[in-house]
Amino acid sequence: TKISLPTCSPLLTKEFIYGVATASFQIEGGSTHRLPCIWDTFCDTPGKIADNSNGHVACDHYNNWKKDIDLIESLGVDAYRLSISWPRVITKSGELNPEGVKFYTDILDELKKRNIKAFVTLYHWDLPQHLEDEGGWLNRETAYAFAHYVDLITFAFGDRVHSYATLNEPFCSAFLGYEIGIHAPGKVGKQYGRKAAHHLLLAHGLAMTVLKQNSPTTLNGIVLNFTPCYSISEDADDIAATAFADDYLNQWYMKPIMDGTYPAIIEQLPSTHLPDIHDGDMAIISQSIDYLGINFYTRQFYKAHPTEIYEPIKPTGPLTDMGWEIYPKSFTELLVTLNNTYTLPPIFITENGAAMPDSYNNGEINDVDRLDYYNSHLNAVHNATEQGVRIDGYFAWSLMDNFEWAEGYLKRFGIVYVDYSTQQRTIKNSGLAYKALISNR
Ligand code: GBH
Repeated sequence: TKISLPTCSPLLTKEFIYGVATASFQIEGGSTHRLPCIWDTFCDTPGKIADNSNGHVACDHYNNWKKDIDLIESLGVDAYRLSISWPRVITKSGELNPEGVKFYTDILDELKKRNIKAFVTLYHWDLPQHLEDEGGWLNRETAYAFAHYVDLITFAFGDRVHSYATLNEPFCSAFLGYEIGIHAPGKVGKQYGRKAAHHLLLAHGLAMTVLKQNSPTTLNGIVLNFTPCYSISEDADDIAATAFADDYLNQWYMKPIMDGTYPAIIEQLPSTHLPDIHDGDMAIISQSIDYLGINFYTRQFYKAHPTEIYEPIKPTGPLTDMGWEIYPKSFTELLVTLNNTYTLPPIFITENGAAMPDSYNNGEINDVDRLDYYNSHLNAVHNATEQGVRIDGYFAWSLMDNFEWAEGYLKRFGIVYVDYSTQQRTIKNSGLAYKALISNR
């Protein structure tokens, strides 16, 4: 079993960038060396994390980072996507924390030494708790605090970085964190989600201005997640509910950035749910980006509902351990549709992967289902390129098993297995296949 692509594929050229991705809170640990963040607080709230775990140790990447870079190098990848923990590099008074900055500059120097491109995400959900105490993403000031942090950190990193992403998946921060409350900070209410989303998008725009100033030669953009929406039937009601869901969950983040407006469904929302949009905000949000990062995992079916605006339908068919449907065709459809709908910058697939069972056999970790997932989804990316979509790179989520947010350590997305009692890493068969694909280009 291996990953095989058509021989003519642009995914088989040396120019195509292959990488692996992680995020600070999910792998680092080392929590005593930084300020508390909203995920520390969320983990301490009973009933929020499936295994009652937290991020204090995680993969102990804080102490193992050099060995982890050895591992990354051994996979033969061109790039490593990591995120910066805002509460590790900034103090409560808003200055740089030298210990936190050194942690990352050491990593970035080491990556550079080994010719591995650093794709740096500036916010992957670990908001400093003291900012949440002031309202977090419901407070417009948080967007300005973010731009200030970005100003300081990009200056400190200098020329060590290949690409910056302002935010990872603002949908998750706003909707999961402030509307349905299954992610930190766990706020619930339709009056919160759109307000948080607007401040996140503003934070993105303000940070883009800073990046253009401080770091004009890096590729600067944002990472959005998309879960394509499919109607359960041909009934007009179901089709309309599905279109609403797509605008509410996916295009809500994409359209302001590309077109400078929210989807038209904003007119249908009650005034209590609306964001507070100041003059000039939409221009800040919609300034040009050098690339768009796309995270894809699954699709979702919807139908109409008598009182709610839409109803998601529990997936059937082949599922991952997360209960997410495996349907690679929707990945191609998503990329082609986005390309037809918007004037896109180059795309990087910044995350794609699956939580799947791992079976051990004589020291070998045989994760055939994960390997199948990579094979079919890389072919889906290839098919999109055949239809004219420009895609410049692909990152596997994730380098290694890690803290899977509300699922704790129960779900494993790694192409490398982590034994949490010894912190030993073992490359799974999917990782070996990924390595072979990259080296055989
Ligand atoms: C990413 O989020 C994160 O960036 C990453 O940190 C995380 O570890 C990884 O994915 C795996 O979860 O929720 O049933 O409606 C992805 C979040 C996944 C949210 C798919 C929407 C739709 C299926 N998205 N999900 S469901």
